[in-house]
Amino acid sequence: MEFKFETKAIHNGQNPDPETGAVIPPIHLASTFKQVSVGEHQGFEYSRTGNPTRQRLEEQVSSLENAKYGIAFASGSAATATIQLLLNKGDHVICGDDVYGGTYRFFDKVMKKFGVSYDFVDLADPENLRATIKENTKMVWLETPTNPLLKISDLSALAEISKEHDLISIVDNTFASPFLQNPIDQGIDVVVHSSTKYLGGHSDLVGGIVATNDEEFTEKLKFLQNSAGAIPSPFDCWLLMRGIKTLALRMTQHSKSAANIAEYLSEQQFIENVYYPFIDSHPNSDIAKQQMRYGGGILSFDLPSAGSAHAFLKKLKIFYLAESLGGVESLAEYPPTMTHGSIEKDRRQVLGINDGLVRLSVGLENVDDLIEDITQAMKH
Ligand code: P1T
Repeated sequence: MEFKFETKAIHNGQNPDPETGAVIPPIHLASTFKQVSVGEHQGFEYSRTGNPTRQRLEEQVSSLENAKYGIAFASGSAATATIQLLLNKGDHVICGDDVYGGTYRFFDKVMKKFGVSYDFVDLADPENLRATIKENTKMVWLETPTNPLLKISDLSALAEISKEHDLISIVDNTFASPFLQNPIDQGIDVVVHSSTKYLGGHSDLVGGIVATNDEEFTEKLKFLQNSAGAIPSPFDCWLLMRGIKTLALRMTQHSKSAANIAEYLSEQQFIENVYYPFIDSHPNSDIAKQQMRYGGGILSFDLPSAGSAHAFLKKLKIFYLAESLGGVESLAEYPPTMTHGSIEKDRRQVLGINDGLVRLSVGLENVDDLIEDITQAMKH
């Protein structure tokens, strides 16, 4: 029987404990596993290499991304970094120009010194991918929606160009979550998540997940993970499984409330730009509506200056001024010096990360309360 999303989230990888029938399987904290004889074991040897709780999580998430394989990491950044270790000196990567600041930092400040080169281009137009491909290009990496400007790329078009040129295509699906969008169904090779965000959903863990149908990629990545060691703790895996069970409900409400707030902000005269995938003013809203179930819970907007953005953020009462996103509580942040502070100022300005930019992660509080909070924080 092929389950639908909500059923998979609750049941895949979540069978009751075979020993006791416990509906919620126990957390396997063991760091090591007794072996039957030399060369013979019951599936697990050492918890860096594999752990039963982690395996359950990997089954649950990979099924939600319609992928055969899942690999859980200690953080989204650990997943990103370990994937980059698949590259060799001399390889070239094309990366979307608007990505999480930490991803840009790792590519630009860390990987470059190992002889891997990166071009950061606007992949909202798929032709920019084609135009940037070189003989040594091996990988394309992007977010859609992007962090923090909510740009949208056409996944099918990018997957097709990647296939034509034998590039491995990787989508960071953190902002959408698997409930809103499944890039693998559109032909993308690999999906990455910061599971710290919507998958966990409660701002109480840090994690990362990779999902793919590519067996060779999975084997290579598991080898690298086992070698470099960026694994999540069993307790974090367990918390994540618990959070994921309500993902569909949460994403539906996050999206409804964020769409309401985006509409409200669009009506305010002193707000110059509102960035949200499903509002009509978004240049790729038609593509967003084709490939996403709803618009998601994140939006950004431009206040006239850094000063007005700082004043607004200070006055908010329900929205906490904090990095991260995707939790039940609403958060607000200032990308220029917080999540995207590692991007040079002139580059930020070219990208459109303006001095007055504010990003909201719309939580699950009552949306009228959230709008009232925004309204009072905008008053001088
Ligand atoms: O924080 P970590 O779990 O390591 O994930 C990194 C990461 C990867 N990809 C995307 C799209 C992300 O947004 C993040 C982390 N982002 C934030 C902390 C933030 O506030 O944007």
